[in-house]
Amino acid sequence: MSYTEEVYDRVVAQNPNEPEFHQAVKEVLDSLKIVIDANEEKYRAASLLERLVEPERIISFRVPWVDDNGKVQVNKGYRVQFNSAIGPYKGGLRFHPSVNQGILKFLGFEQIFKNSLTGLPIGGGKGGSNFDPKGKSDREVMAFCQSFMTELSKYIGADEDVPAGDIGVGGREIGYLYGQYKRLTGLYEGVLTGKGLTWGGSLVRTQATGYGLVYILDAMLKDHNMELAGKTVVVSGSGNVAIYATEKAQQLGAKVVAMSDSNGYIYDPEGIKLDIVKDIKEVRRGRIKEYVQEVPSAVYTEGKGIWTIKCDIALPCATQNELNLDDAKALKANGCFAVAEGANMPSTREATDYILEQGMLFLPGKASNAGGVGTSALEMCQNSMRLSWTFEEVDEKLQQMMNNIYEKISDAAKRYGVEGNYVIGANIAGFEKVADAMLAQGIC
Ligand code: NDP
Ligand code: 2IT
Repeated sequence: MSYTEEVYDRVVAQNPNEPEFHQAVKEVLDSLKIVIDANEEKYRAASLLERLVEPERIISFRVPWVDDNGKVQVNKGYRVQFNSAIGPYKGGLRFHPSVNQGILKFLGFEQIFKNSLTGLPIGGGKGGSNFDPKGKSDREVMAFCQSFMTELSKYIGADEDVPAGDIGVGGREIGYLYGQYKRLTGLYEGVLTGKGLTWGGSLVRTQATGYGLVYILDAMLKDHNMELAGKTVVVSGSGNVAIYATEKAQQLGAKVVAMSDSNGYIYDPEGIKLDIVKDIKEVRRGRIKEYVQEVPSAVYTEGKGIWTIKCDIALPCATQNELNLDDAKALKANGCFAVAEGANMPSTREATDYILEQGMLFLPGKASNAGGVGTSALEMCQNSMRLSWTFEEVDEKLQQMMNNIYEKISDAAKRYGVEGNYVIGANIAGFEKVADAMLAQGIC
């Protein structure tokens, strides 16, 4: 049995009931097999893979808060500090009822390689809670965030661990969390990213994940002698990543015809009117079906099914495992030729394998959504320097970063004889820097 297979079996045996974590580890280890087999003794001697798949630390805590009826609620809170070989732990906080330790471990594990690909000095981490912000008042969200940070503040810091947003955590939540951190510690420091522009935030961070996704998609298309202009695109989700992916795709001349939320999807053959989606989602915190009340050309369908819409390019930007084998087959049958992941692990392994087998272009999330955390690292940099760059400066750096990531993953795939397989390319390119740093730092 190969070293990578041994370590995968160990992960499954030692981490029961964490299927998403197993899935993320398996994909990475399968990709790394070529690299590890070539230097097996060196990696085995250092137990490098056993260390790579074990978080440095997991903090888990109680989050008590009082709802608007005066009732005491209790949620679970976590921070997974996965790997600090190349920098302080960095990664978002997710507030969603589905959150558990296994999901945060999958996300923290992915974050290690993603952060490495950005080229910036950030390690991998992730955190969150099973708290559901949907339907809560601003006061309830604030009470929850203050309680969550009261515990989390003991374990984070600008040079230690720097959380940010993810599903269910946007500008409002980062504000409440930051206020409480400052109050508890007395420190005005870059301990969170995604902050507001008047209190240390960076221009472009709000847009960064979605814009970055489209920048790297554009780089890949150009490399294959194609362009985004004139293409029909389907985007799943209607949150932060989906909205700004749609905005940039439209700016570059594509037509986005569908978006979704966890209840259903809208199809607008004339092209999504993004100002209406922004008003529904960012201002009213409403549901995507409200779009059809304002746009007569659009139809709303309850449930899943967004991937049955005919398109050239699919951008899954909602959540993990939202695009399965049947979805991939439907996309292919309808002529879709490229999938670029805005979400973390939105495609199941079977879907990814099918897409690659069919010769469709595929960009894995850990490369294609890295613009978000990459711009977070730029926010940390500005906070340390105590200055702020203009929108154009940050946007230029983001574009450069995404072009570099495309080159790195495409180059790694070529070096290992799997040209065009950006899954293997991303895993190897992300791993190389982290492995080098871990080996240099000894057994820790
Ligand atoms: P938001 O909370 O802003 O939006 C999430 C969107 O996904 C909503 O439309 C939501 O619908 C939908 N969604 C969430 N859970 C499910 C589900 N179980 N089934 C179907 N739809 C669902 O989050 P983001 O846009 O920030 O995050 C989206 C994805 O991108 C996540 O995978 C996240 O990890 C990833 N990501 C985010 C980055 C960032 O900077 N924010 C950076 C890199 C990756 P509903 O409102 O109905 O729940
Ligand atoms: O998945 C991710 O990369 C994020 N949610 C962004 C993390 C960050 O620290 O900006």
